[in-house]
Amino acid sequence: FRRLTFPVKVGISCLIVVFFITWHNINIRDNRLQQHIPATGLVRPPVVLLPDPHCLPGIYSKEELKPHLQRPLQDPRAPGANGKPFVSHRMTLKEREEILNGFVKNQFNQFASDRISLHRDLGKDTRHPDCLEQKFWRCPGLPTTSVIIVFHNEAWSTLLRTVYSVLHTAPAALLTEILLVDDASTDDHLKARLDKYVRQLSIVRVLRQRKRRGLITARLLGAQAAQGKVLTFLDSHCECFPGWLEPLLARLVEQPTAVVSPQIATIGLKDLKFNKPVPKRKLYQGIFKWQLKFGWESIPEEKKKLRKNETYPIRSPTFAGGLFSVFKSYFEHIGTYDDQMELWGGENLEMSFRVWQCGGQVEIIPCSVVGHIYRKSSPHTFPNGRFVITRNLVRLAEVWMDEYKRVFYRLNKRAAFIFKEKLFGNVSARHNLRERLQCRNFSWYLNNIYPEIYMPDLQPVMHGQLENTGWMCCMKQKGESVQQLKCSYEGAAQYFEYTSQHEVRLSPGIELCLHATLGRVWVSFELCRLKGNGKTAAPEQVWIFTQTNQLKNLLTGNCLTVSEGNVTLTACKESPLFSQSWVFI
Ligand code: LR7
Ligand code: MN
Repeated sequence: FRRLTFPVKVGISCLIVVFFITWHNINIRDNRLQQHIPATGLVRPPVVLLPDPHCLPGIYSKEELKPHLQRPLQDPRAPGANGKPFVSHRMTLKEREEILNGFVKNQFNQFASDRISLHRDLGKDTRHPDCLEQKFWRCPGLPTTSVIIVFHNEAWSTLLRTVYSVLHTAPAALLTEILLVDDASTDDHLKARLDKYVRQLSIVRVLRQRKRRGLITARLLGAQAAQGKVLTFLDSHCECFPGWLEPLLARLVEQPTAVVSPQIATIGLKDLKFNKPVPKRKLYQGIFKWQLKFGWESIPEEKKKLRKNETYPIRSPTFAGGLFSVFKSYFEHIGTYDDQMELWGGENLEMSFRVWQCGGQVEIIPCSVVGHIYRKSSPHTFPNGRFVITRNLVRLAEVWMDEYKRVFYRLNKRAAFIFKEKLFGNVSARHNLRERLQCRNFSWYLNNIYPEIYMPDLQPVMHGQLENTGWMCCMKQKGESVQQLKCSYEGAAQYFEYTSQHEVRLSPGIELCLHATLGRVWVSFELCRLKGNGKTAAPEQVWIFTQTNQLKNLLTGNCLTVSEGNVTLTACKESPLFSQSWVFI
């Protein structure tokens, strides 16, 4: 080496340096790509990320992910400390009254909330070890986010605990701002007092929707004003668990067309206990029922197997809709929300169907945990009763569900009415969006994204109330017992479908079928044996509708009979008798 001329020496040295740098980078890229193998091993090709030339290699240090505000030290005996339940001491009459008023006002225990620190610490990070070990790469780095919280007459303590929990957990470098969007609240504490209070929290701003139009347009207002690359929505009564934000943002970097939700932990509505994650917990996916109700269902086994570890996302047919992150640019590309939906409800299913059908993905990221106070009923006033909510559902059915919208209309008389009378407004802009994005149809969504759903007949053989022509009655469950079915003269509205598989189903979505048992006279409603896209129903649930209007069970060979007001199974009579004669009306 000594004998070589100077320029050659420099050249060789440079080559060596370049080689080492490249090797180092390749190593990092490889690691990263390994960490980011297509998360579910399905349809999606791996996304190759080009590192930003300006960012440093390696992973973020703890220092770099420091939150905006340090949490004040917590007295472990303080009410609700470490996420523990609020325990009430002996109460005075006045305190009892306060509790009651709090419940009436908010549908949760405001009294307890008001006594728990706005800064309460949730204690030890109890997430799965895979989550604790998850690394976040500086290249290409995590995007910034605006957190948008819409509220309508939210209690002071729950609203501000939500705000503080973000300030205490979200890395300051990633948190552009918190936007509180007021949906025309009438409570005094949410007016000037709130404006004044948030002035001390430099990155928090209050936006106002002057007229109450609901959470959908309020969120749109927030989204428009947001400066961060990612929009993160939260309800106004949440608490973020440590480390909740990074996994959401990391997944978006890996899959920019994803809409990602955290795992939602419950905060008890009575005691505000934060149900902390436990490593071995059951995982759920968001689903929908044909009544267009959102629900949870445990993940099918095959899907579980595709996740290599806990940091992998769960592909979810639908999402709850309140807590999620999405790139602002993608939110806009995919058509934000239907801004003609009002007040509350339906926007989550609309967005779920739309995102899946138009090429994105809806996912739950189990390493991200956010608590939410679930309530049994809504504390809000709904000026037009249930009309507005149903109208939202009709709008989404009209745009995204193709011929399957009929299934929904069969189950919801109000929706059918709104459809028939064209009271759902104009949906042409949404149809245009679907056209422009060349979205897939609903049948594709059902077959590929939610194959576990029960596929009802698009046109059932018969449907309506099941009545016995002799007795003028329909079926009604007697009390708690599932065994004994009664006839009722009041005409309790129970909706049945007589399916192409010869089942007598209570509304699809409830998944209960008329069921016979060998050697027993009583019939019952039991979970339908035919699930998903199964082929044939079980004989105990197969009923042949004869020419003489009898319902003959395949297993027992007996006929559905009314005797003394009870619905039973007896030997089929030759001549059509009233007691065995049925009709769907
Ligand atoms: O008219 C209203 N205006 C509002 O600003 C009614 C409500 N709101 C606000 C309200 O203050 C709250 O922050 O909107 C948010 C949601 O309303 P909630 O908390 O009264 O109802 P919810 O928790 O049942 O809301 C769920 O369903 C809604 C349907 O439109 C939205 O999708 C919510 O985001 C959703 N919440 C969640 O997904 C949180 C997880 C719960 C579950 C499942
Ligand atoms: Mn809520």
